[in-house]
Amino acid sequence: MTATAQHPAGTSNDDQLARALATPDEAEIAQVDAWWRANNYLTIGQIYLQGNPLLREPLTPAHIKPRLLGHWGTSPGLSLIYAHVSRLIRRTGQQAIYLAGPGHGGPALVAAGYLEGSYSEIYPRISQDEAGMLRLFRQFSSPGGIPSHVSVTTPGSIHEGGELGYVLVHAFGAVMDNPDLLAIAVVGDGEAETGPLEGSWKGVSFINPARDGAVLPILHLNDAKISGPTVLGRKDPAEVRALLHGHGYDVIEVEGSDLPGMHYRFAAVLAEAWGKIKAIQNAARDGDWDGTRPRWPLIILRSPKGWTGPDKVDGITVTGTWRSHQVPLSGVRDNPEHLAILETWLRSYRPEELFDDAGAPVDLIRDQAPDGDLRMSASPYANGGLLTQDLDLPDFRDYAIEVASPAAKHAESTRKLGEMMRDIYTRNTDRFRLFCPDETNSNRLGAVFEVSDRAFMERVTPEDVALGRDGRVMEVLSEHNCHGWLEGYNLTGRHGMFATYEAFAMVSASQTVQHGKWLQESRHLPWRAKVPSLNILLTSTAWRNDHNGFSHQGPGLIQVVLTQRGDIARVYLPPDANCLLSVADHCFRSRSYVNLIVIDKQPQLQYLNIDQAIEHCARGAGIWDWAGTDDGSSDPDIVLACAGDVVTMETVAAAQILKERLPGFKTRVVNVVDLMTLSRPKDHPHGMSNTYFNELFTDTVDVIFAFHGYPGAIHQLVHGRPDADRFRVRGFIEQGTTTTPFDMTVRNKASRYHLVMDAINNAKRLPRGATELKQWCEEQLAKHETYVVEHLEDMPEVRDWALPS
Ligand SMILES: Cc1ncc(C[n+]2csc(CCOP(=O)(O)OP(=O)(O)O)c2C)c(N)n1
Repeated sequence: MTATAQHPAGTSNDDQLARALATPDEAEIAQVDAWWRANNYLTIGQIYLQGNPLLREPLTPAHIKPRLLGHWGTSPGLSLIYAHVSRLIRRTGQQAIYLAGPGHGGPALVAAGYLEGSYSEIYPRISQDEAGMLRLFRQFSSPGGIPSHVSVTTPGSIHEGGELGYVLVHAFGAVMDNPDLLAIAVVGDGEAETGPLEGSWKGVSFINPARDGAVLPILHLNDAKISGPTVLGRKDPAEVRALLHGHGYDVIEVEGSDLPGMHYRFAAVLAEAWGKIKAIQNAARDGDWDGTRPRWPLIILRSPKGWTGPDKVDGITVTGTWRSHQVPLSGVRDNPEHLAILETWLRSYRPEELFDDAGAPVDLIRDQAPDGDLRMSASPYANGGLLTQDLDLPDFRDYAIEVASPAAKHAESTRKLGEMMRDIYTRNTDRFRLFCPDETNSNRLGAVFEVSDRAFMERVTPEDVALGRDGRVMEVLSEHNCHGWLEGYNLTGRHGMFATYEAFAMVSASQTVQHGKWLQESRHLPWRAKVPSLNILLTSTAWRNDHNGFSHQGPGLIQVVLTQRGDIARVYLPPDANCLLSVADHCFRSRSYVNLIVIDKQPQLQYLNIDQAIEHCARGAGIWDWAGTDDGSSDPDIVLACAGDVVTMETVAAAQILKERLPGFKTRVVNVVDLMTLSRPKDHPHGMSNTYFNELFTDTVDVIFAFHGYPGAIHQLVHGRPDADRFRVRGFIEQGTTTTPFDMTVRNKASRYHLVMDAINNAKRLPRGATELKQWCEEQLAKHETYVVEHLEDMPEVRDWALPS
């Protein structure tokens, strides 16, 4: 970290600093106000102007963009907060990042980076002069330009705020293990109506003031969303206060639109909040803390939506209402009255005072920016790859399971990963966390509790196990919180894993998509350093949620990740423990990917020893000679392929049945770990060459593919491969209930007996005995049906099935 603290925030003088901050003199307020006016001017310029950026001539329709896009309403509130936080940083040396929940206020944050100079440092074309300002305006929300939100292209952003609801989860994740960081998190009152945001106030119950940084939520009650009022905006203020107090916050309120009065009052509440944060942290770090959850400050800011904009347009009130949400004046090119209002509005900020002859911000405004990396638009915390240190990983081979012969013994594969993560925790005390919605033990990852408790700042009772304020395993029953915390942790440069039930990964699927979009876009920006990958482990899978039933059976996230672009999306289906270890090691080393790992937690057959597993995972897919009968010939009668643990067992069992009951029938078994290898190289960087594809699957023989997820995924992946129609896929077809494990495969027509029948039905050559074998399979399925109902468990021949060792 190269940040230079202008006034380092030490313990002793924090009180004094806070008091001084709370009482700014006139000159300071004039400076903050000038910066705010400049920001508002640039915000409106971005929305409206394609010429005459400094209003050096009267405004004409030709200066107005043909398409008016952007969001004004939230912007003045966002920039007011930004201006005051910058002053705080200058006075205190506080490291801070800024997360705008209402990320549609993008032009305000872009303007902030521009005024702070960091924008031009990153994008030299957008220089601090008249020509650069014009480019700044023209690029906004334009083809070939930048998006309208606080997106990846915005320096200082780790939060686009496009899909509302995640500002607090990102902020809390960012400050974990970052003791010096303050995350300013502006929450929109519309955003506060979303489920994820409502759940995310609880983040405060997991932040340890001694070793984590702080989040300062600023709930911006501007009363309106796109086209109506907000719940919290219209609620009795006492109820809002009680709600947030109940979540554990010390609520500080500020309200108004009078100027400069609001500047003084906002400066005072910000100083009060910062002083309280420092007092909490200093007490915790100096050992003067009883260990109870601190009551962290939170600011409620009530200011008008579209503040400083045109009061009325066409006789209708705009400022302070939902009508200011996007572009308050829509007919500017064709409506001279609107054009005149716009010109008056722009000139009300007195641009001639704010920018010099060349069009650069005047010194007063430049001096409002903190130094170097302390500028929120230049914070390395918000370009977390710059701060990323590799994980100190143990040798994953040390956790390997001995596999003397394939498919002969059972083990809980995820337990081994738990042991590996336990040691990752020990070796990386400040940059690795596991995030899980209350299932770490259930997912057999509990070895981590040997070295770390669950983080918890609320009351702990003697009955609680592995729970405490120093814990760093993050368990909260909210997939949104877990996912978002990990994203915030990743984007500020640290590593982790989100482990969750497969079906409920869909709760946060949209976050997976949004984070993927962020990673995809950041790949085009050389200044954004790569960050640790988002690792998602899906365990407790569809096939083995036989005890929980249909609600818990859904492999949809695979489908979701397949929709993401190949440069970031990875899906791994390790069939056993040793493959899981190899895959996990790879994922923990990778950068800027979404890595989805799917493997069940129940005892399962083990196939490969560690060396075989490493080789198999490196290829991503391979032939299991020991399982098939084609002896390396190039013309098997059928290829039995599989991806996913349970269906791999069914496939190996089916191959064994064919071996025993249909001698002379040549099968080949192919297992796929890295799902993306099935794609063509032009569709995904992991896509295997046509030559290797043909080596595995031939180019003519029919393939019976047993897949963990929905069958359509395989068809999608092999599209364009030679004779793709020969792939017959069995997978999860939404047949589920609380039943036996084998019954799940039967209901979904992916059992070993179904696979054998598929093989016979699709083989080019039918050896003698095939009809009888099919008959036998039907009988076995009929027997199964009556057996499970009568005995309430699977038939011994499937329940205890293994290959002879
Ligand atoms: C999850 C989600 N749902 C809907 C939207 C569409 N949307 C964009 S802005 C907005 C209103 C936001 O209101 P608020 O959070 O109060 O922000 P502000 O008033 O400050 O603009 C809505 C509904 C969205 N971006 N994300």
